[in-house]
Amino acid sequence: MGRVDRVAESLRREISVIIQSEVDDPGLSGVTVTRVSITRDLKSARIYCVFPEGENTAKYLLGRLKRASRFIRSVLASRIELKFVPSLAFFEDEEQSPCSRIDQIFERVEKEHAEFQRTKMEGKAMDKETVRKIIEVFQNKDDFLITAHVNPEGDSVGSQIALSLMLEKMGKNVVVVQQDPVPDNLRFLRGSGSVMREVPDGFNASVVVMLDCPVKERVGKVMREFSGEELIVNIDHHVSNEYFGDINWVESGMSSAGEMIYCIAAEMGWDIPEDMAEALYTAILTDTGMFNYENTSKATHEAAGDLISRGADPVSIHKKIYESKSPGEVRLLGRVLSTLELFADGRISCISMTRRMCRDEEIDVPSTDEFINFPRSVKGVEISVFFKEDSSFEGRVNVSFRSTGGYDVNSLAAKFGGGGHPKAAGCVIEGTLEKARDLVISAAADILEKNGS
Ligand SMILES: [Mn+2]
Repeated sequence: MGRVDRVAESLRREISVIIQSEVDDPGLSGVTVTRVSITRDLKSARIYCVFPEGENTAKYLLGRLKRASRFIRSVLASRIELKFVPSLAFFEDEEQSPCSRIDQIFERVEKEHAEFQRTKMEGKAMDKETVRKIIEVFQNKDDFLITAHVNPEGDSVGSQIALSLMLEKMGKNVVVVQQDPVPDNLRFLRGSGSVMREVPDGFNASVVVMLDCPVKERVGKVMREFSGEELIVNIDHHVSNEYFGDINWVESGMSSAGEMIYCIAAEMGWDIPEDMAEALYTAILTDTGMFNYENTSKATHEAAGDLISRGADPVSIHKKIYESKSPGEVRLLGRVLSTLELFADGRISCISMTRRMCRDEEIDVPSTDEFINFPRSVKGVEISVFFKEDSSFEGRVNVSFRSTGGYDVNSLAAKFGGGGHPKAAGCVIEGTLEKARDLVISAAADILEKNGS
């Protein structure tokens, strides 16, 4: 594709999204932009559209588009990388007879709808400019250190592996390093064997890619391995992200870091192989609580569907992650669930796990992602909390929060130096489990009280 064609295609995409979701004119929402032709000097563009059948005639809708064109240009100015936004003239696409190329139109409408969904969730379209910058870094640099947050789970492990598989195929030198080991139930992922605990001697990264980390410190000890000279690429979906990188791509409308890596691959037109599809599907599956949490969008399902068509097997992945427990792990779940307590007239629930319980069941690194779903599922509960004595550091308690009502647990976690998402967040508290529980439960009760009942 030449430059003129590329500009035309990106104009077509952006204008579609603007017409469907941003112009304040519901009559225009069924309009599809089929093609754009632009003069060589990029000064003026002809926008061809097809119109929905209905009471409004094409002529009438062309008039509405003309009226909206000033607004559309003003939005384009911030979205496209051109010195001048071309003038826009709208036409009915008469080459598109209703039956010809209909599949193509449907496909586009579908894609644009996915984009629109995301726009709705996030309040803006995906930040494509930053994605393109990241792709340039991937193409132009050679030595990559990929890392993610401590206490790894499906999203951090899956997104790290997927990105490393892609960069390796591009011929890059890649190491994946995280502070803690890969949990047992994720070791089936091809590529998990190459996840390291420290950077190998002699490896000098020119780029550090940090995945799924709202703050830089979330990578833990891996921080010590940075020389300070690297370009830091921050890819994350936590609303609490602190934009600590040299390049920051933060999309709180995305379900997972895995979905973001999927979007990068899609933007590159990368032919996702089976092992990468498996890792990305795992990331999305686990971070959406099996497509149950509110971060699940139509686009999330579409990404998952595409990954299945590329070889990710949903049944076997589910079985490996969620149905490969040892008897000790099931007993551990039982012990933890028996600690269930309710506060604030049943609106707050909590469970607790001690190091002792893990030791008794002979489990070194417990996989506890699902545990919080049980206190969360109690009728009438609006905030649920899971207290875990850290398995590697004595005197440290990991706390997870879930909100099923209208309360923002991201700000609750932030009171204790943590963060996350409005509906799912976490923090770390130094001290005993009892102390952590007292502090957190009274802060949670305060929030319920302040916001009325
Ligand atoms: Mn995540």
